[in-house]
Amino acid sequence: MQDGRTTLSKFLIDTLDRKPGPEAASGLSALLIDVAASIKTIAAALTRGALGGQHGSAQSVNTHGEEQKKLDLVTNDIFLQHCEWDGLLAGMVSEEMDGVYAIPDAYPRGEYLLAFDPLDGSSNIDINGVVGSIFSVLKRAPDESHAADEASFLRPGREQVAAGYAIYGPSTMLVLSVGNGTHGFTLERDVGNFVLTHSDIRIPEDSCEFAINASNERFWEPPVRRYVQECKDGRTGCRAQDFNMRWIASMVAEVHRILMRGGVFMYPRDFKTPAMEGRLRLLYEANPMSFIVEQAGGLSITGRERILDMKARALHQRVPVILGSRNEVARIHRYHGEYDRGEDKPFTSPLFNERSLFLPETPA
Ligand code: AFP
Repeated sequence: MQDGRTTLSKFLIDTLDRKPGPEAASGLSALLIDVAASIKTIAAALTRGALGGQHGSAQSVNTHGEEQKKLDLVTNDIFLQHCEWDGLLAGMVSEEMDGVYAIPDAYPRGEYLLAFDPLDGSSNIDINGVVGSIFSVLKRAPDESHAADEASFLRPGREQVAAGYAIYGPSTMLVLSVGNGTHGFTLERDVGNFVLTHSDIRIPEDSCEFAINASNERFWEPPVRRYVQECKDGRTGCRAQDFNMRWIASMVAEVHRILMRGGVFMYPRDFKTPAMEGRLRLLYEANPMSFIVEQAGGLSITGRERILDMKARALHQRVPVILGSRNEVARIHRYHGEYDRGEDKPFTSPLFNERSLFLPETPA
């Protein structure tokens, strides 16, 4: 007998297994149930907090040169253990591993590829703040028969067949898209079920809230400085309205807020580390979040191009990310175009240009 609620399993069976289409009976729903099992296990580990004995540094660095926390490694292993055995995957990659994780010989191989960031915002762990996990699922190219390798994953984000994130806050939520909108499930902790609580989430097209790490302002490009300055000018400026600013240092938490009430999240191109194209990773962060945001009616760009149209060049490639409410992101896209065409008068000094050696610390 049904209690009127939709659990994750019911949702996936109805959405994927009982509908005609390429993912019907292909095992995608079973794979997503295993991803959800990883998330429940991580939620339980995080809830124990410092009592779990897993806080602090792992005394190692990942492939990005960032210090790994014990929980980065623990959560990475949880994903591997829950997803490697089911015969649905050809390989996995993660922010915490150098290369492709091959499915052990003991298990059958499948046709899906899983990319994940097991613990997003891990600097928040020490302050008992919000953290998350992000995942992306691709299907292997039909003509690919060799063992999954780096090239298998280097595909445009628009080809994802599923993507989502978990947010570990006061409650744990799984937010998911299999290409038919973005849906949120809340973990009923005592029972262990994810229950559909936020069906077909839509991001408001307009917003007066933005999120950016303002300490990097002197390294931003002019179009981003222009947008943020106009927001800060508030009702006395050209936008004629006051804006609010937020920064949680966890992309999951920022995207979740935007899905719930609109806004813009920016980790734009900057010149803090000139060799880096951006801060966030295309495969583990930008692609899945762009999929989720676009499926909820928002936009996601680098500033100049749609993120889901980018073809990754490397597993750990970083990109600039600007996503959220459609009209705000479209405005920022326009500002980049105007700047590139030299139409953005107050910001177009040749000395104030990404190609210039004389990038000033403050706008001219
Ligand atoms: P981790 O995945 O290494 O925890 O990094 C989180 C993150 O990539 C993203 O979620 C945040 O938006 C961003 O870093 C925060 O960076 P700042 O250090 O600039 O606050």
